[in-house]
Amino acid sequence: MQKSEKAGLVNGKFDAIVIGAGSAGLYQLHRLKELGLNVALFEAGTGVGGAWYWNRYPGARFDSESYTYGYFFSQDLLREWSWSEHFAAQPETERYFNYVADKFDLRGNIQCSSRVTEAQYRENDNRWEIALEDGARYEARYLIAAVGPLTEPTLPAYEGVSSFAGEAYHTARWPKAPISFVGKRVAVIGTGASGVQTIQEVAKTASSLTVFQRTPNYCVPLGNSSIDDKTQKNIRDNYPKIYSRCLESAGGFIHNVDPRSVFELSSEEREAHWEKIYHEPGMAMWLGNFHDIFIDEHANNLVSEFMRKKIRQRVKDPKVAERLVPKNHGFGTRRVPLETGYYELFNSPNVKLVDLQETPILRITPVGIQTTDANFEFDMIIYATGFDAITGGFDKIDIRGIDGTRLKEKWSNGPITFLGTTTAGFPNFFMPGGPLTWLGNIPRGLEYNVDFITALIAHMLDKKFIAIDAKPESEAEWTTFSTEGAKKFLSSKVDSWFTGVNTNVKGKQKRTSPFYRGGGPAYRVRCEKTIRDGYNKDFNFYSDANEPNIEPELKISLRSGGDAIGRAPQKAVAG
Ligand code: NA7
Repeated sequence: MQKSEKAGLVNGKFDAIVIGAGSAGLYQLHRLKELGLNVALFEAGTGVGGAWYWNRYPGARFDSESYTYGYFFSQDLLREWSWSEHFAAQPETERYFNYVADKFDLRGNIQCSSRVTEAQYRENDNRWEIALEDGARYEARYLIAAVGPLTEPTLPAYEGVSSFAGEAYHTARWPKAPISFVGKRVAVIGTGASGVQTIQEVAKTASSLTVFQRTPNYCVPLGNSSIDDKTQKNIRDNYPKIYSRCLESAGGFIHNVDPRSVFELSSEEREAHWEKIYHEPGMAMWLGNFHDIFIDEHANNLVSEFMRKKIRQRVKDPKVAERLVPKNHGFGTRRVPLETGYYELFNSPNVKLVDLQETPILRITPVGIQTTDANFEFDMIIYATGFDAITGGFDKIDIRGIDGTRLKEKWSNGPITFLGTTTAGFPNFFMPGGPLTWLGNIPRGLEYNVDFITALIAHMLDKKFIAIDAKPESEAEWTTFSTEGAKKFLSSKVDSWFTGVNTNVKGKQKRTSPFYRGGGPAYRVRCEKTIRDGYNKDFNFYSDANEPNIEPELKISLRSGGDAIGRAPQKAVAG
């Protein structure tokens, strides 16, 4: 049992309740404690880490450079923590979040094994009341749902899923006890980022591995390596620069989109450039590519052909290679999985590929998987079938705002939020990483969201407001702006979690625009405008029940990364 399993939060009344002990939740707890608030954090798992607690499947690791993924808010933390690899594996990341929980003395406010099932806004006293799965109830002025964008795993809706008699696991609910593949006949369903990572590990020891692929993705070499002492020092010395690069890039990574057009280069120059960045570590090939591959079909066709050629070069059997080559979408329009020897695995005799477009799965049987073509027998089935992304973590909780309106109903045709962090009719309810926020290198966005929310709460405290609610016209404007803006990207015409499509979840077959696509810098400009305007253009404030629109006077700034980049940290309190 982790030290934080039961913090004994016996007092049911708090200033703030945070849901989730992942990257956003831990930092939010820290910031609210700094404001002097009495805060409780409820976490469903038995430990901290969020996505990096749950996704402990074999091969789980960062696809972003480790040193761009951690927190930037604390100079001490940057100085003390050393990542061992350029793309760290899950156990190390879980250790990092535990280190953070200890370093900032967060454990006493965290209660693990506590799944929040309901949250109701009480209009009579402007407070939130929540219920846990075990029936315990707690209340607070502010409720922060740091539930994460990739939280709710989904199983395929095949007949017989529960009838399988062997071992069965979802990548995002992987057990803590070691799982052996030695001598086992293993099936993996799903070839997204998680499936590709899992497949590479399982193939090492399983007696046979059968990969069930519905849609092939374009996978790119990760280029991982360990970090030696000299590189470590270099990273530490360069944190201010690394942070600035993440701030400046659209995706929050050290890779930024190449402002040139594909067509500015001759075909030989283009090939040479792509050959070079294909072998660079991380997301260089995807997020460091020419800007027009994301918006222009002709430009995208060229890079997609380059990627298809790469797959064909790496897979010996041309029939298998053709199955692995994506044909219904262009490169970079879905999340690009990163890999180390993934395609070569299909050259080995113990790895078989089943193309579900040719031979769909009919059902899961007690002994394995039945397709239209064959009855397969397995000892283990691994579901790498993804998540009810972005809204799934919210939908799982019965969240009710003013007049008992259910958040899930409000969002039934796609999410509606103001900047992804608030939604009208749900006062004092905040969502770091909520729908329609900017999503890139996820922790970079979350850290900024938490700072924004903290500044808003600090402002309320300073002005003695008891409630705040996003204005419907502001959220309508943001939702339309965000949704319309996404349309220019080719990815908006493709099914994936980027467009809110999940064939396994009822009502999520229609494409939506679940997060802001305009990049981190533009997102922050809009957030900072609302602050500069004194918040009151976009929010209603209440100083007492039913007394709206007290004009705030305000001077607040965000501080994310302030101390990390050598500026004096700015306290997020109203001036
Ligand atoms: P993804 O990227 O959503 O991938 C899920 C995979 O599972 C994908 O290949 C799906 O095929 C496949 N899938 C889902 N449902 C089925 C059914 N019913 N039958 C067969 N195959 C199915 O999830 P990941 O966990 O890999 O990654 C999510 C994010 O987490 C990732 O982008 C990183 O940011 C971290 P499909 O493509 O839908 O045809």
